[in-house]
Amino acid sequence: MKAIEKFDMLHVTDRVLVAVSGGKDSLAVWDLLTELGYQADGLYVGLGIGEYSDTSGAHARRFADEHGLKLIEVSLRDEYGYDVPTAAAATNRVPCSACGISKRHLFDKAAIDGGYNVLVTGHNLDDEAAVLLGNTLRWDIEYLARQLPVLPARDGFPKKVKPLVRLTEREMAAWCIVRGIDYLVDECPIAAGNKHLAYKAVLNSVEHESPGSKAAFYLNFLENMSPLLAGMSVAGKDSLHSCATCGAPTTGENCAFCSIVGKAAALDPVPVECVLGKSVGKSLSKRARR
Ligand code: Q46
Ligand code: ZN
Repeated sequence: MKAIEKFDMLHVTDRVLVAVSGGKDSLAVWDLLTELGYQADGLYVGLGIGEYSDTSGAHARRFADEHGLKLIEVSLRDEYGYDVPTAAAATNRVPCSACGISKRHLFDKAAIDGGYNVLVTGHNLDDEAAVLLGNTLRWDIEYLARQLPVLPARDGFPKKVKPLVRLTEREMAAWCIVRGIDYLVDECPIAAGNKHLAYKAVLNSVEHESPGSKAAFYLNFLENMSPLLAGMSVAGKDSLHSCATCGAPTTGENCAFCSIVGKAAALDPVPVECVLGKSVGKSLSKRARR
């Protein structure tokens, strides 16, 4: 694959952990990497988003079984006492915020604890272009400087790579169909409030009027803009220390994940239906608090 070579993402001796959701992108990248001869295990995080999570887990397990691959599983509810709907209510923020913090923490932890030296995610060109549009609309230099297909290992974080950044959502769906991969088609039921969906819609409409714009927007950013932003991220310069609760690298006393655990594990489980409207989260957090 061109991206793996161009961005020097992986070596055959790497121990690779692929974050797998059961959707087309993560299963396709796992499939691609094993086809290319990489040693890649999977990691599935059970987010507790009702039936959606039950089904996504089943797709990930089936793929692993059928291909004789190792799948590591972590359950937010079983191991940390909360799930994403409850975390959304506890923090009174959109579900994707608590979900993203939880996933990033558990991906890093699983990679470090398991001795993997590279963590792979299935972000594709559409995903990265949407994130880039959001970062550009805010001229968020910090995020723009770190929006790279490869982030090297540092201070207790594993190396992170995104091999699909040159490939579109459609291409990944086509790959799955050609390879007979049975992936989860349903969208997450609590994605409301996720601005990336709106950015994707905008980019799709621009692409419709001017084919090739999406790829040019993202790939030319990497080619022309990223080198100018190199070194402008303060993330690598901030002094990190160990979270007082879990030991993960953080800038505060406790990491963002432990802060969510502290708030959400104290609540009774909040059903998925109750976080579909943002305002409901507020009333629920009071009702559900013990
Ligand atoms: S699973 Fe989680 Fe996504 Fe659902 S809550 Fe948002 S981030 S949309 S990839
Ligand atoms: Zn912590």
